[in-house]
Amino acid sequence: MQASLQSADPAVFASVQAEIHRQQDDLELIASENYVSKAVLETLGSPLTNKYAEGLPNRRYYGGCEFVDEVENIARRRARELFMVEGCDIGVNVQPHAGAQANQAVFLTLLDAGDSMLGLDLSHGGHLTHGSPVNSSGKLYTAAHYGVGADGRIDMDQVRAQALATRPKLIITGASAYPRIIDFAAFRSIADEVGAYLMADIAHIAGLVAAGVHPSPFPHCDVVTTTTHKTLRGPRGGMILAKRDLMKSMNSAVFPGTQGGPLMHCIAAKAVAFGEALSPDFKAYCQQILDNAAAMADRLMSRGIALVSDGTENHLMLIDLSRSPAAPDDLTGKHAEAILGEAGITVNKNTVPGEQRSPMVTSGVRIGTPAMTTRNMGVAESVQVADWIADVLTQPADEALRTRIKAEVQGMCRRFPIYPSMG
Ligand code: DSN
Repeated sequence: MQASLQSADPAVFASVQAEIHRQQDDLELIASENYVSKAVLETLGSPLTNKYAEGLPNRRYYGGCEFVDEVENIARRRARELFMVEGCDIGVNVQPHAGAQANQAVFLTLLDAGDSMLGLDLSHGGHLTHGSPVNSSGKLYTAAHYGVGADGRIDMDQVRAQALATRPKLIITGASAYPRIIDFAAFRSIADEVGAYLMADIAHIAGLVAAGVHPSPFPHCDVVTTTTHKTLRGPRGGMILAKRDLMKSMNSAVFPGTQGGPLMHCIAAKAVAFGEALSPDFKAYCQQILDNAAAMADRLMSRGIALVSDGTENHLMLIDLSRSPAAPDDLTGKHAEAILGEAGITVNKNTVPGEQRSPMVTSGVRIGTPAMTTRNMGVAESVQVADWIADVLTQPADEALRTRIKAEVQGMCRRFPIYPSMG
């Protein structure tokens, strides 16, 4: 019981150490990842993981909840403060284990089996839980999709046409791989026209919204879901924010509707992260994410690497290899992910609009700046990273180049440590 991980379980300890070193020495450009603070890590590793606390603060099914009640109330209060909009009363549930569970609870609240929903197509940047046939959202409900136009931006005429044709009970906005600002007001007017609820899944942009560098989905949306671990830079988890009249049924849909005991160590860590996000430093951090992404996007395009929508307005960009004049025609997203990995640059392959290849191969690469910005890397580093990426993608046969870049990447990463006292 008292032994350290190192002596109690050397095998797991070794893997944890190796992962810390990987995070330290590789350049993390997966758009949905980030590094939490030491305070958030400490909270995640606290004995709050031992506590059962089904129900809500002051209305639990177990005794001994007085202190976990305190942290859940702090988390809820801070979340409301982060996302509150003048004149729009919202409630918060911080218990969803992840974004998928938050979305599932919203669907359980607003829809009956077979009801129709309308969301962004997965291959155009949407998410599995927005009605994909392989996800429960697509199996239990009747899902239709809209997409982006030739310019890579959400085609609002198509959204409206699809909404009029399918009369959805719920319209979902929000994305996993969309580099442009979302016009929540335009979605609201379409939702009003067809009498639909409007939900925004802001998992990717939550930090940007909280910092005020992306427009807020409130007051336009009835309900907003998010994860807490992407741009919001908290622990892995989910959250629901909804207009007050929907909140009671949302709470019931989380528990007992779809979940059992909440993860109180995660909820406490969410409270800590929300406190960090309320600080002026966080606004500066989010602005830097945008500045870094813009600089990287401009440099990539100047090097003959095409981006979906020809740029970015948020934290991510989507390379379209099939349209990139400087990259070989047969270079796939899968191969690009592998060779960038050999150069110490971690990204994920991604489908692009009009994708001709399978989701396991793809023609795209998704790149995001939240994690590197947390390391205090700025515009100069972003331009350097874009050059490394362009070098690798334009010369995929050059292994020696990748070896040289990997050493340079490692050198830069060591100048921007993440957890100096670890590993
Ligand atoms: N896996 C997340 C992402 O990478 O965007 C979405 O769930």
